[in-house]
Amino acid sequence: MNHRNNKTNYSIVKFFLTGILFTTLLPAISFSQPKEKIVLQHGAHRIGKRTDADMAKWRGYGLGQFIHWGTYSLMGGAYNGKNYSDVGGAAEWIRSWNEVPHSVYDSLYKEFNPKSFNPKQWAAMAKQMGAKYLTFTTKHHDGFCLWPSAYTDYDITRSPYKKDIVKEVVDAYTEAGIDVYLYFSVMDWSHPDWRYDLKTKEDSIAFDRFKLFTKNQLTELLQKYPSTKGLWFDGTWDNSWKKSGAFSDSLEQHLKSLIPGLIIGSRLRADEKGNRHVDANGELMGDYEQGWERKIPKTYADVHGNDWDCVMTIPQNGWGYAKKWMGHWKTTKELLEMTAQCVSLGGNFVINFGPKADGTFRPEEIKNAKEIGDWMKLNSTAIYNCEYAGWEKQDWGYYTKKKGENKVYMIVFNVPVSGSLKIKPTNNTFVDKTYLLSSPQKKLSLEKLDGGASFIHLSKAMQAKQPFVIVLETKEGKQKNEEEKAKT
Ligand code: JFZ
Repeated sequence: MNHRNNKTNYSIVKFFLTGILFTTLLPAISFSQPKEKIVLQHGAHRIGKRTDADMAKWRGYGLGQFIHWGTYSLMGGAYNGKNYSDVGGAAEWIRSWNEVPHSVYDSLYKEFNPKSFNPKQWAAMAKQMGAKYLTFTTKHHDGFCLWPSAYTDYDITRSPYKKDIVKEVVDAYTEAGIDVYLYFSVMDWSHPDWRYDLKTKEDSIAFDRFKLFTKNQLTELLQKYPSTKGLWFDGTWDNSWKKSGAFSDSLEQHLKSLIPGLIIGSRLRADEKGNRHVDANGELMGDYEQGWERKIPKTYADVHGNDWDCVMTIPQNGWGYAKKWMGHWKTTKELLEMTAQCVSLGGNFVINFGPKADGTFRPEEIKNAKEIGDWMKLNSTAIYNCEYAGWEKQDWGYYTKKKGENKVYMIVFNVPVSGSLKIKPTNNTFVDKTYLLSSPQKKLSLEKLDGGASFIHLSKAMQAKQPFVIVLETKEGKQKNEEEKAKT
């Protein structure tokens, strides 16, 4: 009897235990275990940032210039008195506007003859602005090549200009000490073998030819311009390319074998499951994140420990020259603030220019470039080779820091009506000295607050019209007023 009872009790216990196991313990165990890695042949080949000198240089650029130039520049985003920007269209995409017959667009190259193109002047303007690197459109989606290509007739040699524009740009910028990156659109509207998707056997056969064409053109570019520091890929979002992960992987490795240290962003490859930028395991494919286009991360957590750059248009959108710029035009101060914000979050900021077909820039762009350069001349110490400082963001602006320096830079954009800027160093760091970057002999008054925070009180005269930089020299340890408190 007792025995039977015991047995019954035992099975009840077992029943409950099993119940508990399945409802609570098992899910808890499986959740606490790291998700199993998906085995990928064509996923990320490196976890975390590159650690070599070429990438360190890239990381230190801070500010770059993007240039979109091609036969679309001749139309300037307008056709038959209508502006593509009025319907939200980007000028370099005008061929895809149903107002424009393809026959008209595809004959534009016959008029491409930039009489006032002066590559040395372009490079001088970029240098004065403070740009450390250039990304230049060698071929945009329309397929027109600004270099003489052995693999298509649709190139600069058939224009009245004839000369190799890519070479002229690469040489002038390289001579000015600005690193050159080549923009290349994989999507090519001019090529008969380009496909948006691979639905039939014929599509795949055609696209195989297209892949070889792409590889040939890129090889040609790197062989012609061996000083190229990297490639900026675009037009890689279609299914045809997403289904070509193995190819884009081998292509990347091939290109890197041609120029050691070559830098390629995350917009080239897809993994074998069709994921772009990050693979099925959430790891970045490429040397830096290329997804920050016309947007800037809010916090350091948003960049997931990756290198990144943000490319930005001065008008609301549109990269090629547009007679009528779209929406809001960013002011110099906005562009400087974006530069500071990007650098403070460990990224680079790249400002786009869309020269006219004659080779000259819009007056607005010239003015922006000049004003940015004037500011950079005084303050670039807080931009070049600077990174995330790790301090809690405050409303007045952005912190930046150089690796290995006991200094934090405050790039101040918004002075509060109180005139007092709050700072809060990270644990075990305190501010020893504060002064203006522009006049180091002039010390600023620092009032120490509780919890390691401080106020910097600005005089009326300092509540400036231009963003300015304050240097904080830091030391390790606790802020003094705190030590005193600890003793009492
Ligand atoms: C692409 C191009 O289509 C455009 O003409 C320009 O060259 C720009 C730099 O790149 O446009 C994109 C590409 C990707 C995104 C947005 C616009 N994106 O990922 O958000």
